[in-house]
Amino acid sequence: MQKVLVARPIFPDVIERLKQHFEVDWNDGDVLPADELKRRIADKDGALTAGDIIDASVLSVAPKLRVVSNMAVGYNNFDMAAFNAANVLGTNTPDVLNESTADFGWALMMATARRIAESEHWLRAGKWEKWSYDGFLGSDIHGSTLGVIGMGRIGQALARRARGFSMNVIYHNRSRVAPGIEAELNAQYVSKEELLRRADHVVLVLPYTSESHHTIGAAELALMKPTATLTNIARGGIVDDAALAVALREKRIGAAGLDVFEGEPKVNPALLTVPNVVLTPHIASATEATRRAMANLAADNLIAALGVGPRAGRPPNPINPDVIGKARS
Ligand code: 8YV
Repeated sequence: MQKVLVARPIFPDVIERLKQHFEVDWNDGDVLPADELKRRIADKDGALTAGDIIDASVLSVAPKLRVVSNMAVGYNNFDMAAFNAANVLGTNTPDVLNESTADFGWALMMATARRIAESEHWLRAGKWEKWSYDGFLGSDIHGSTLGVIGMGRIGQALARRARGFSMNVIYHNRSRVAPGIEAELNAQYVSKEELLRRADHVVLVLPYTSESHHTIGAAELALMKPTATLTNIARGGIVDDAALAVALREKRIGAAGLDVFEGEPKVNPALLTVPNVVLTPHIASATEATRRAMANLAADNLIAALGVGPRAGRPPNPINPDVIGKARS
């Protein structure tokens, strides 16, 4: 029987599905340190990960490994050059999380604009003694300009929701989306600089790559309106968190909402002390239905890539399909 490692705690019924096909080594505890991950992956044919770093040093200790299935749409934890060099397949879980993640982008953007977390903390601290005309004044969502950076599947789901709030939608992306999609979303393509100057609410929904590292740093923050909000539901590292903390403290932008952080689960201590930021622990896809769908899709990918089940040899979401059928090197 082929052997697989499941590197993280995951729904037990998904483990049962995998056990129908494989001998399963399940880490149902803390995140595996790199040396422990290497020790446990060494004799495996496949692995299921959720953000665990898989690079050449990991692949080199696991000569039988043919597939690593990531329970995430983002796969910046995979060194795809190393996967290609070793003929190891990587898979991810796109699409099933689009709508929940877009919902959360709105929740975070609105909480940020309307100061929900900050005012709730104040109330819990027993500070609410009277109504005041200028208590927790925020900025409007309806009728404002939404700037989406990264107009992929989640960005489009997010922009689609803007119609209900009569927003003006501008976007920036590596390439323009099809005219039909622009028309449906009523979205105008602009340069990153123009977007930062014009948007009342900037939302980041782009993948993390070496090119997108610090897409938003001090220079970009300086272009934004002093009242604007910035929401990051993409990846840590897309924003320079230290520069953002300074901009927030000096009120050079209005507020920020962050679900992802450089070096998470650690959070830059400077962000923890500024009031005008809403911080959540990477939960944009975290609904029961969506996390179940992601886990099952990650299992589908693993099962099919290892040549069993109804889609044997045809995993639904290959990242590097060219390696399918090639001998491990
Ligand atoms: C994952 C995510 O839950 O899909 C992604 O890219 O950021 C989240 O939905 C997280 O990455 C754990 O794998």
